[in-house]
Amino acid sequence: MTDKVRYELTDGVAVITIDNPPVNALGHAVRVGLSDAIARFEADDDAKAALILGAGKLFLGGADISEFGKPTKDPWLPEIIGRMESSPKPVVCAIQGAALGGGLEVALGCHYRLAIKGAKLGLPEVNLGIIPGAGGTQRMPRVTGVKAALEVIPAGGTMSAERAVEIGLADRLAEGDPREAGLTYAKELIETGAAPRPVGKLACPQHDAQAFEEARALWSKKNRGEVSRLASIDAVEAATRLEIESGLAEERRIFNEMMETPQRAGLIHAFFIERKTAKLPEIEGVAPREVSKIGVIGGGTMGAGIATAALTRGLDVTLVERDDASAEKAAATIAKNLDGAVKRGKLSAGQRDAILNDAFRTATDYDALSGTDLAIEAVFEDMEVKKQVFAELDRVMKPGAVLATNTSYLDVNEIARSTSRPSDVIGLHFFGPAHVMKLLEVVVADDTANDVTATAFALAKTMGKTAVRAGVCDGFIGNRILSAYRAAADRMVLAGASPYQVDRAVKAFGWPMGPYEMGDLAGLDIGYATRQRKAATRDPRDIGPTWADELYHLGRLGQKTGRGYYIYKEGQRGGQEDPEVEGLVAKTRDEQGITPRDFSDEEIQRRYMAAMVNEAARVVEEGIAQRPLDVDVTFLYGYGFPRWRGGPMHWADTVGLTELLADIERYAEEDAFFWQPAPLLWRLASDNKKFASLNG
Ligand code: 3H9
Repeated sequence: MTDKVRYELTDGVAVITIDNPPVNALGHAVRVGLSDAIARFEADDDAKAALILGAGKLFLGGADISEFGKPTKDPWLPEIIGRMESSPKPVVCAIQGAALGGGLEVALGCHYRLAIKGAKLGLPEVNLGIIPGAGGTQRMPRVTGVKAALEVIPAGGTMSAERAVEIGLADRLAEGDPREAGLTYAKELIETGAAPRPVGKLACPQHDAQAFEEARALWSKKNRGEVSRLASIDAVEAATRLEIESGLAEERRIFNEMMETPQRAGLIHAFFIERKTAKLPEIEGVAPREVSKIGVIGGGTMGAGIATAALTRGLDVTLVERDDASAEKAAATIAKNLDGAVKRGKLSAGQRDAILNDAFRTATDYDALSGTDLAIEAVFEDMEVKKQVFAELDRVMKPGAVLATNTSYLDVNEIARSTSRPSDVIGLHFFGPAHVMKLLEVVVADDTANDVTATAFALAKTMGKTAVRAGVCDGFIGNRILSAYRAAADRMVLAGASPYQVDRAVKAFGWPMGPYEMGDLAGLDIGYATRQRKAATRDPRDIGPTWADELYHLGRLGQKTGRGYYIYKEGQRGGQEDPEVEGLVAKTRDEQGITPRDFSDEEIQRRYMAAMVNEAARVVEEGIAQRPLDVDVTFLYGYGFPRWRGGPMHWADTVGLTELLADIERYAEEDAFFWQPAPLLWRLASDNKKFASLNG
């Protein structure tokens, strides 16, 4: 036995405890230990039943993901579970905290399952691009029926202990210490002479054959392009027609197939990198400042969203607006957002009322912020307006309070230095709607104190956001890179592609929206304002989309005016393509003497992605993003980049940097100004290295 698995005999019960912090992952040493412990239990005549436990706060977090993609080492988890299941003496488990993936599969190999209140049970493998590979797809439908299995397995979701008991996944619910509750259960089984109850021996219950087609239709639409969710449905279907041994073999075949997909690599990359963005040398061991009361300045969509996100996570919020009418409007937006949370089951009506009565207030006077620990400004994007706000904050905020700006592109250094306390100033760039979107760019200015940065990361955690550190530049990480790929799209349109073809091609790649649909959502006034802002410093070779400026002048501002790049009609989902827009594009081409050419969807995708990766390489090289992984997380959480592609930098590594550079050099032959290879991309490609080599 290894030191990761303990065996002890208590009152005729062999207590087998898996102790592999932090999540009791079922890595090789654990498998060896568990396998030995099962053998010892079988040989131990004094042991009448076995109790499987996980040490610490959770039962078992599943297979050790870091072993994926490496050669498998015996013993295999499916074999251990098979052996446990065929034990002639009852095997029980007590689940606290979480039983996930292989962890739940171990539980399904037990004859009796006890769930402790508060535990989450689930088979999240599809989120990693694989399917359950240790019997989950075969055993779960045998105990819960096909319907419940199809609700859980392709979704990769979790359920509560109560729900697990309701659907038959667990046999009993208990409270308190899993060891105590488990021992009581095991002793009761010994006393009543309960026999082993192998799940694999059960027949799969009757089911509606239609259910499989419905599940396939649902997941093809919901997670377009992802293969493992559909493959998991095939595996569950196998359970309905095959005996357990053949079903397990079929599951393994599909599991192995999924292991080989680039999607598995992309999703596992995403799993590990999202846990790394907060690991920064500058905040390691640095205590964050205490934050329980925050101020929000500006109650527009963004400010109200930030306030909502903070309130739902237990923070006290004072929102400052310029007059009573605006304050009332902001309060109404927040109340509506909270109602939405109640409707979605995220809050109870009582919690909403308590939040509104006790934790939230509006004010029209900055002095109301004097007791707050941190203030986030979310007013109009204008440097002078921001400076006025910060002068007020500087006047009223207590010493040591954090002063944050939600600007999406303005110079945070300039804002910071307009105050008497630049080291307390930081950028907190939320993405709209701020109570929904997970990304938070933490913009660290030159003078920002490390404990202010640490405070921003701690606040993000409290608010349920994924924080990425960004440096100061126009657009920080995300919007700066977005400008580059949007410019590539505009260039393709001018050269002959239609904006609608660009959107379609980009969506076929896996993005939820194309750049022009996104433009309509954000408002054409935003893009126009950005172009105007940059006009004074623009290089004459940097041709802008004058046809988009014309749309703006026509008052076609996007969804909010019913017309933008597309036409929007009441009661219709999405926009309609508009020949008038294509006419404007054609007119611009004529004016510029451009003969349009055809683009394949593949070329559109390659150019779009090449522009993105090229600019991202600059962003990394300049230290705006600390590592390529920070770019990947920014795009996964802030821009809807298809998670199964791992992020733009992981995608680039998968395609190969040499190939990507060759594309860029070819594009440069026709437009040398726009397609200048980023030095970092060039260096990595020359050294035959990947972006991942810079992730640390
Ligand atoms: C599977 O089981 C396949 C089988 O069907 C078939 C087998 C044949 N492995 O999230 P946290 C690390 S697939 C390795 O911050 P929390 C994580 O990277 C697996 N490492 O903690 C982090 O490391 P670091 C199915 C893992 O308390 C540290 O542990 N299971 C694993 O917020 C703490 O993690 C899953 O998909 C793992 N399985 O949340 C569950 N899990 O400190 C995946 C975590 O160096 N895990 N780590 O950054 C989770 O969902 C959460 O970690 C959990 C705890 C809810 C368990």
